[in-house]
Amino acid sequence: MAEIKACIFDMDGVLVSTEIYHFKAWKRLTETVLGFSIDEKFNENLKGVSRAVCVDLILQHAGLQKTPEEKAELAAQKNKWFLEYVQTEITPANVYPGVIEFLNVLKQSGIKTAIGSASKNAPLLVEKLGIKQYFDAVVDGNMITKAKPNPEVFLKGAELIGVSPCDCVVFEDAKSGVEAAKNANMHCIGVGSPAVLTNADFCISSFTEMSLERLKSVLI
Ligand code: B16
Ligand code: MG
Repeated sequence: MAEIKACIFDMDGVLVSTEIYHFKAWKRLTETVLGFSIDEKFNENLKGVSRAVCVDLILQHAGLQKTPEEKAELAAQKNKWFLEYVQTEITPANVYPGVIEFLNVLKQSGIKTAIGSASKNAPLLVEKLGIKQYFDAVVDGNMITKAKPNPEVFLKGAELIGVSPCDCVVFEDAKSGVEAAKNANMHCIGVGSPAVLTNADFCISSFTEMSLERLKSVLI
């Protein structure tokens, strides 16, 4: 019988409010370099997806074609701006409300924890936020080759902490991430709107709503 032995957390948009800076950097790139704009609805498609795939989705959206070298330049420019926002605006205060308290509850209950993020900047952010000690493993975009909705990032997390996928609960804010969790045969609690994260087992709007009882209700 399945039980909950581990929680795997996406990072951007789940643990910390960095998703807005990814959006600001992509929007700045499309407006200043590519000559069009993207809105928040389109941005839902970019959440949880690797940087290179985001470039492809944006170009496809605008009907533009670029060489591999040009795509790499676009990705590098977006990352430069993202890192500028992170350096000037992100502090431990950007960890979402209730996150640290819930991580402490998990630790006291003997439930293992991991981060499963598509971001190559995850190690830098984890360091800047001072949250490394709360996790048994961190899987980031440098350690995987297949973007969400491929389950690789979460399966690697489960493997590193030695827990079967069916005993893991993933917390995700992105449609692609919810699909990745389901493709990994894991439970998934959406962080955000149930209208967007339609395949999540259930959704919360904040970790202040979470408790051990609420976590266990994912098995029902
Ligand atoms: P980077 P997550 C994802 O992080 C973000 O949701 C997504 O917006 C971003 O494009 C992706 O990381 C790649 O990030 O450019 O920093 O490598 O939500 O999986 O923690
Ligand atoms: Mg995310």
